[in-house]
Amino acid sequence: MKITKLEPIILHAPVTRGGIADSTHTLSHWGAPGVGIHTDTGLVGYGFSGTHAHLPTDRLIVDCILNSYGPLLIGEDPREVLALWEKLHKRAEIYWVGRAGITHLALGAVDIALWDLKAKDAGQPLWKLLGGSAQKSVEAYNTDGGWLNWPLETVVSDCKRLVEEEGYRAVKLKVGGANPREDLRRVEAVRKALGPEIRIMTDANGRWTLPQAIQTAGRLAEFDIAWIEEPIYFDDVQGHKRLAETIQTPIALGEQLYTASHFRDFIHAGAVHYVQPDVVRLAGITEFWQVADMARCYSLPVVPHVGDMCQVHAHLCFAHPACSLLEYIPWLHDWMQEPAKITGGYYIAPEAPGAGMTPNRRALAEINKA
Ligand code: 0YR
Ligand code: MG
Repeated sequence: MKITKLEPIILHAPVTRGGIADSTHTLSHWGAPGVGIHTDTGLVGYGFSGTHAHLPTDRLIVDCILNSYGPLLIGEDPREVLALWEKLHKRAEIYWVGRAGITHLALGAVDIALWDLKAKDAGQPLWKLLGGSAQKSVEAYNTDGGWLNWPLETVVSDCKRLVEEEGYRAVKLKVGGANPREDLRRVEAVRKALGPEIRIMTDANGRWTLPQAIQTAGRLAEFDIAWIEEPIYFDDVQGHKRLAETIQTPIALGEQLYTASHFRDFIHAGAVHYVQPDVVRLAGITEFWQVADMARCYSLPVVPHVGDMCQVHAHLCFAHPACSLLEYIPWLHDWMQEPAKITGGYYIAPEAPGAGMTPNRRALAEINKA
């Protein structure tokens, strides 16, 4: 099997109710810039990054895939994923300008597409190729009921609907708004509405300073909160370590970390409890697996962030022993051939061969119009 051609793809999918916000990001669309890797067998592998649908930046990612990595891929056997990953990752002219950032996101999309081809060639869903089982229990927690731009009543009624009608037993609320007392009021209202048994996660998206985090996150334990996510600036290992030593609520982070070595530093310092790698920010499935193994060695649960909108991570969670809980955000649902499926708050193992990011006809038609 040989790679013959790379096809650029940029998908922009609308988010819930036309616009969402957390403490640091406001978006109307989720972006999936990526690639279709064509082969001489007719099989095509698909892989995408995850962005806030900023077209000029999405173009940079796709351009890097095609023009920086493309020439290194043509003629290669995509099934030799680990060897190819080493070759692309070690390419000095490319990492010279970015061991994180655009070049790394581009490599992530390529790696997903290569694993997709390997699994399609084997005729198996990725989780099976990786040794997983459909019997494994993968619970979903829902992030789409807790956005910061929605009024308190909407957050409460959305969370109630997710629990009472859709069967979720865990939901996430965004915090880190302008008024910390309002953050706590929202958390308290949702806890009251959902009762003591439902798990509630909170996410400040890197907003607070250390003293603000000590003060506000320090009070979350009153509401039995499962974790506080990204309480302070993304890269601050020492700050998170100090916070972890100070407050009772566990710390979750990882969606903004680009490399396995970043994760090593946080994990080794004791600065994180719930490890949240993302295949689209790490260099794909290959680097995700390295992080998940490392977390497991430290007895830390891996709860991936879903920049792929859970399409690839569903496979990884049915495979990796450190994963039993996965975020759910539905924005790519209408664009994928096999959208992630959840019933009664649990993921159903995907059935189609591949890694899970094959776009459907509708998505491909939209791209061809653009
Ligand atoms: C919106 N999940 C997150 C969305 C989400 C962000 O920027 O991307 O809130 O990725 O933090 O845990
Ligand atoms: Mg988050």
